[in-house]
Amino acid sequence: SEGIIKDEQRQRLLVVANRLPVSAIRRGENAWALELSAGGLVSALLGVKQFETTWIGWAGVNVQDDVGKESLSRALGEEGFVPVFLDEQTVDLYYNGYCNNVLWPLFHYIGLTQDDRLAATRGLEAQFNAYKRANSIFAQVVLSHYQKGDVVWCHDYHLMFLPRFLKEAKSEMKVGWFLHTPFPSSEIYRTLPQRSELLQAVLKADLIGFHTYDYARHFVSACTRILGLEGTPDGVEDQGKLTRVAAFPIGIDAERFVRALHTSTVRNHIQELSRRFSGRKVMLGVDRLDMIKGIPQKLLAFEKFLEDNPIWHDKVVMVQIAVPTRTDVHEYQKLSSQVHEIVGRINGRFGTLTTVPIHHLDRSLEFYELCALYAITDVLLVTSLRDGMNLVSYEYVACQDQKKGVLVLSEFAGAAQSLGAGAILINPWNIVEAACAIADALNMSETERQERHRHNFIHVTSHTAQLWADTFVSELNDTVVEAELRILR
Ligand code: ADQ
Repeated sequence: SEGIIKDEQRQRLLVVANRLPVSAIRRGENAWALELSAGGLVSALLGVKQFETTWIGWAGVNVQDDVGKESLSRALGEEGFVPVFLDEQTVDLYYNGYCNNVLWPLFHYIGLTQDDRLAATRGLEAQFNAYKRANSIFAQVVLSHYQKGDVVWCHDYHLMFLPRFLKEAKSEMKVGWFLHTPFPSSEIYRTLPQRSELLQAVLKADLIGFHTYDYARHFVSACTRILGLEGTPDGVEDQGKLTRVAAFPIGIDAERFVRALHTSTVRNHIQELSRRFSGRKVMLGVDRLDMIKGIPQKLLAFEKFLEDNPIWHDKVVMVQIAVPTRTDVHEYQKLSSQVHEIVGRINGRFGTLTTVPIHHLDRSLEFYELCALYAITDVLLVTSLRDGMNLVSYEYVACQDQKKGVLVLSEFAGAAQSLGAGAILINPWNIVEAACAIADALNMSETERQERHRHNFIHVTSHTAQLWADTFVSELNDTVVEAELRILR
């Protein structure tokens, strides 16, 4: 019977990501409020229920005093979360500096001008040192929670040194690393001054995962061209040691959305929104306000569509939800005013006394609002200039089983590889093409919409977040066993 109980026990999984899925706000010496944060990584990982998961990460708050650290650890511990404490200077250099100013733009092919990059080189060394320091603090916290047999799953570009630090401390630990962003072409990646150290550190993992086969291929090319290692169909080989590299496309907890649509809160909200927009088709964009999402390009395409199709004036409304992130960063402030300016211009040009063509909201939505909005939308516009996957497109499909709306999707989002056959694919830089795609989507016959939706709905409901995590973790378990067998042989 002991064996049966053991089999039923879920595998312990330590998920390590820069941010915990909650932000902590201090309400008193010992009192904390926890707020769930929005973002793709959080949505996907909260959908993973099959493991006994401990989530380790930074709580987004600077706590210096021991009383604060202890009480926050307790409050988070009740939810299965473990905080990593980072001081303000480390956060500034590691997170704002190296992660968000160096790796994020590079991995998304965001063209910094030569002047920007030259200016950035000045502080780079200090930022990189802080990056390593932060990664070693994460490693200490992981090690203090690690038990033999645990699987450790490191996430994203913030933690590329973590596999190295963990393996140096415990070589038998099962360590996986997954990148949520694209991995760029090796021709872009090789301009990074710290290119080799980062690759060498992350290669210490047993398994490395990406959303798409292309990103995996770029990574292997970077290892072969920059480090001179051997790329094999299974991964990267360094002196007989293989690091598995493969594609593991993420998904969502589709059930959660489908279920929500049947609740009275969401149903009431659907009715309210349908009344509000009655007589007009609804187009929707839901993005974090980030340069990778191509929000200005999307607005320009909509403007072009209105210019070319006067027949649609007053018959279509575009709702753009843009949650502000990284609000203290200059480029993001610039993007925000640019977006507001374009929205203002389009509403001025095409609005009437009673209606405007664009509703633009700068805020996060509650889950029930988001579901209702997805459900009443005729056309979802995803215009990412680069996007690891893009889960908004998945969530939309999950909420469209009634309406069978159309997904207009950038070919530069990882999702184009999984939802491409059901979506209308566009190059978001081509405003004319995107404007035509909007017209095609609005005019599409019901039969074609049904057919396209069916294809995507099957994909979204079968390739879920649970499946993604299951596949990654079991592949990691297998990889470690294979490596052990290889050593025995
Ligand atoms: P993100 O860049 O955050 O994720 P995405 O995958 O689209 O992009 O996920 C966004 C998430 O935030 C969705 O779950 C969405 O519902 C939520 N969200 C966005 N705007 C919201 C709003 N206004 N109100 C409430 N919720 C909102 C990163 C990568 C992606 C990759 C994911 C997962 O950039 O490419 O798909 O990680 O790996």
